Amino acid sequence: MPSEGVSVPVRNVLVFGETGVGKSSLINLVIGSNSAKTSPDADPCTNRTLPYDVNIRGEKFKIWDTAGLDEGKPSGAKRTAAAEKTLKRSLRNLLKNNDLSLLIYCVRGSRATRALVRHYQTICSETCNSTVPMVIVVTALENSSGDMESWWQRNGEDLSKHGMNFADHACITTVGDSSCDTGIARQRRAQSQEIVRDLIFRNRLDREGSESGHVLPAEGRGTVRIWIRLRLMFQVTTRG
Ligand SMILES: Nc1nc2c(ncn2[C@@H]2O[C@H](COP(=O)(O)OP(=O)(O)OP(=O)(O)O)[C@@H](O)[C@H]2O)c(=O)[nH]1
Ligand SMILES: [Mg+2]
Repeated sequence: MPSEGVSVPVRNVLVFGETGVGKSSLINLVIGSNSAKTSPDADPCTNRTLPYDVNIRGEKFKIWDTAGLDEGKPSGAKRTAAAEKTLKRSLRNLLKNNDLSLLIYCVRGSRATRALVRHYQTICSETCNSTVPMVIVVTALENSSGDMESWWQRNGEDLSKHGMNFADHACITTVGDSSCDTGIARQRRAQSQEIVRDLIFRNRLDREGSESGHVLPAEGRGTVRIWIRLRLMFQVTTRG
C-alpha cells in the first residue's frame, strides 16, 4: 500500500474495435456498472473517447471507450473517417505523454478476419514506436459450444497467420445479467468479468517497475521497437 501523500499511478487502457462489437459493454463488465452507453442499433452508439475509472486489485485504471471503426460499408465513409481521426488523436495524446498502459482490441466472435486486419493495422501504424502491449478480447461467446476459451483454439492461429499478434487474449461474453438469462449465461458473464480484469492486470505496462505486468527495462525498449517495426514491415509487404 502506498504511504500517505504518495500519488498512486493511474494506468490508462484504451479499448478499440469495430462498431457494435461490444466495446462499451466490455467496459461496463469491467467496471461493474452500466455507466457506458450501449445500443443494439446498427448505427454507432459511442462517438467520443470517454474514460471510466476502475480499481483492479488495488491499482487504479482509467479505461477509455472509443468510437467504433467501420465495417467497410461505403455508406458510412464520412463517419468512419471521423471516428478513426478521433481514435488516432486520443491514442497519440496518450502515447505522447507516455501514459498508455494497455491496448485492448475488442472483436466479436463471428466477424470476418479482413476487417479485423485493417483495424489492427490502423492502430499498429500509430503505435509502432511504442512498447504498449496489445491484447484481444473476443465477445459474444455466451452460446459458443464447448467453453468460451475454445474460440481461441479454433481461431487464434488464423489471426496470427493474418499478421495479427497479441500479447494475450480473453474469450468472453458481456451479456447474462438480465432476469431472463439462463444460468449458464449468468455464470459465463461472471467468469468473463474475472477473466478480463485478470487480463488487464496481468498485461498492464508497468513504467514504475513493479513485480507484475509487462515491465520493460530501459535497455530492452530499443529491441522491442525494432521488433515491432520489423513486424509491421513484414505485414505491409505480405498484404498485397
Ligand atoms: N450476445 C451478445 N451481445 C453483446 C455482447 N456484447 C455486447 N453485445 C450487444 O451488442 C450491442 C452493441 O454493444 P455496444 O457495447 O454498444 O457496442 P460498441 O462496440 O460499444 O458499439 P459502438 O459504440 O457503436 O461502436 C448491444 O446490444 C450489446 O448488448 C456479448 O458478449 N454477447
Ligand atoms: Mg460503444
